[in-house]
Amino acid sequence: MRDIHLDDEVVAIAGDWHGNTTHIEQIIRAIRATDARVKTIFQLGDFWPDAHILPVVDRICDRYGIEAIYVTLGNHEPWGKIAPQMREWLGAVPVSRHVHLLQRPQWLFVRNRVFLSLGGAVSVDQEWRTPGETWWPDEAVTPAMAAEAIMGDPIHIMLTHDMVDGSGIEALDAILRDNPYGFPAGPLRASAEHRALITSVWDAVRPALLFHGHMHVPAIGPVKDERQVYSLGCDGQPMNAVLLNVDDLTVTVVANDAHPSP
Ligand SMILES: [Mn+2]
Repeated sequence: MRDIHLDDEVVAIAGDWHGNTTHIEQIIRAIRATDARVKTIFQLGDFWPDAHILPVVDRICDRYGIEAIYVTLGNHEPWGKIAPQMREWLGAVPVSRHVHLLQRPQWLFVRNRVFLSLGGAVSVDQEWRTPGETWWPDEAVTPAMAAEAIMGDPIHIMLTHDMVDGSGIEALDAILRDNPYGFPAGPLRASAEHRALITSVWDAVRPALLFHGHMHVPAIGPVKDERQVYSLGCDGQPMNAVLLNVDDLTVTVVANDAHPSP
């Protein structure tokens, strides 16, 4: 069964976590303090779901009443372990009691809304990483995955790790233009091609909302052509999480320092 059916009125969507369990506990507490109805979190990758992190995340979920975390995988993930698991399962891969890794593509049906998840990105720092240990080519979405993604139902909300071209978010365009971290040309070219592939899906399915992580830039794009993009911050940044009302598609930013209500 590839599809996921949920009935949540409000869900949380969270950007990169980088295996930072201190932050994960803080942001999940803040999510629940902002709206105690939230039971489901869509996490947008760079989660790093390994054997050390997952039991801690399960305990955090138990403690704060989160039933499920669905992960749109990123590039900085243990792909050497994940990729074979993804090939073995038809649907989302349950890697712990609460954490599920989403296939590429994967559709999620929440009340009357259709979500499309398409995880993955190209690591622009791959030349500083070790293939098979800290970097794997499986991180990237393939053209076959992108082709499958545009064949599904009409989409209201798209969940990705990588950003898209044309969101109208100037802070993202500035990073691409200025390359402030001095990433090398080869990976930057591969990253641009990957971004173009994700953008081609975004242009084909035309969701009202797209949420992504990856860039570590918290920013909200303008409504352009009836579409809007949210670039979520990573652990330690503002706007690591937002709440989405599934019925009216309103988005609320979770304050990272929110405290549980008495
Ligand atoms: Mn990241």
